[in-house]
Amino acid sequence: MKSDRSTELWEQANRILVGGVNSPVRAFKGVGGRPFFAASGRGALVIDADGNELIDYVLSWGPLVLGHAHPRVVDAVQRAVAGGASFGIPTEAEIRLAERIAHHVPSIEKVRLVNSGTEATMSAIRLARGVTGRDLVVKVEGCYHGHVDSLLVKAGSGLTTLGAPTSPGIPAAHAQCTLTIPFNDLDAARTVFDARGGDIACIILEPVAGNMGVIPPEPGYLEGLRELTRQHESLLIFDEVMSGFRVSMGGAQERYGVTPDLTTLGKVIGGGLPVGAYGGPASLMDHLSPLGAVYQAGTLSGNPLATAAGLATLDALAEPGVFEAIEQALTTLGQGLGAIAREAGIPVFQTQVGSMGCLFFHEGPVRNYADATASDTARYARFFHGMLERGVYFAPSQFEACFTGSAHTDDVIGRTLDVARATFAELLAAD
Ligand code: KE4
Repeated sequence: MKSDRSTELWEQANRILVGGVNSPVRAFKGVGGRPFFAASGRGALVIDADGNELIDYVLSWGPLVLGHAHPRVVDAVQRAVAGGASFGIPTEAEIRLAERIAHHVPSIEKVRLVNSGTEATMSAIRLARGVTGRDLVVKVEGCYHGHVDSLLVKAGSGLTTLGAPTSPGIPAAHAQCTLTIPFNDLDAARTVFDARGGDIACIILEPVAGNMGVIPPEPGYLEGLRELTRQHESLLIFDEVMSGFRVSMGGAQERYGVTPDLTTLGKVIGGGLPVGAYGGPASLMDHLSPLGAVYQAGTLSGNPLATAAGLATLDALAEPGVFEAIEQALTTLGQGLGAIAREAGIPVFQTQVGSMGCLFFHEGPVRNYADATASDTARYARFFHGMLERGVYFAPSQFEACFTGSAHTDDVIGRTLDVARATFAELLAAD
């Protein structure tokens, strides 16, 4: 692979952008080396600044469920921007996108659109505190909900990748209002609620964890949290920024049949443009300004370009057979990778829910953060670079997810598995 232009750009980036990036996980700290620079994308491919075509399983960290530059998304955004980029005035597209979200996601009766997943989770927590009059928030170790002060405690994604699961700069008062429990451990949840339930505004979690690798909820876990929060009149918040429209068109809450009080969304609903959303029953959402006293606002919330991209994405995704084909692509990839790893005698533990999954370099099982962080991250890094050098881009961290999209055809998966065979052979030789 040529990499002269990416090398030049990396040097320039590091002079003006902190760490050369605008989001830490992009800096390849979890796998070593330096990132390539993207120049364009087409379907399942991202093309770097040196013209190398890479099969992309990161898909902008989840949003690009239709792949890069899908014609319907490009056309929708081009038509929208030709009429103006932003108004700060209500538009019909905001209604239509909110209707699509409410149609698919069981818990959502009313929606507030924002500009990122972080804004969505930050606002949902404020709403929970405002409605309940309570301060404490319970979060799950290894879940990541964006860079919200009170949630940057034992968090996953980039914090775990960088080995700093709790960020400095968080006032002690905030951290003291956040209680953390392990994933898939109902006893730990019961203990916290039995001790402090009357002060707990909400528990927020990723119902399918996607920021410590991908870890599904164990049978009964989500149901148990639903029962606990009902008993203590705390709110259950499902952060479906990643799992929404990926594990099911109705998210994890539809797949597992557990209805939260509030849901946060992002990524797929923006089709690659900046969008977040949160929603729930009107009885909760109507506490938000301008109807209620809980304040939240945003200059570009519901902007015409993001709503156009989101609508085009959700409508294409909802067409018969599309969602299932994307999930099947990941299943085929996972089956192939598992067989190749077994042939090579390299222990891996695989997870998949819908079209998000993970290849842990770990004997297994991986049930929670402690298990995930015991993975062989050095071997993952060698896997990552071996695949990248051969034209396949997986997440630059063991603690992220692998995604497929509608452009990941059988041919693309087949080419990926050919590359994986060579990479695993190399891993074996390196031992
Ligand atoms: P954003 O603010 O990055 O749009 O969303 C934050 C967020 C909230 N909730 C969940 C479950 C998320 O996965 C995220 C963001 N995901 C990471 C990738 N694991 C974004 C990538 C990055 O930080 O650059």
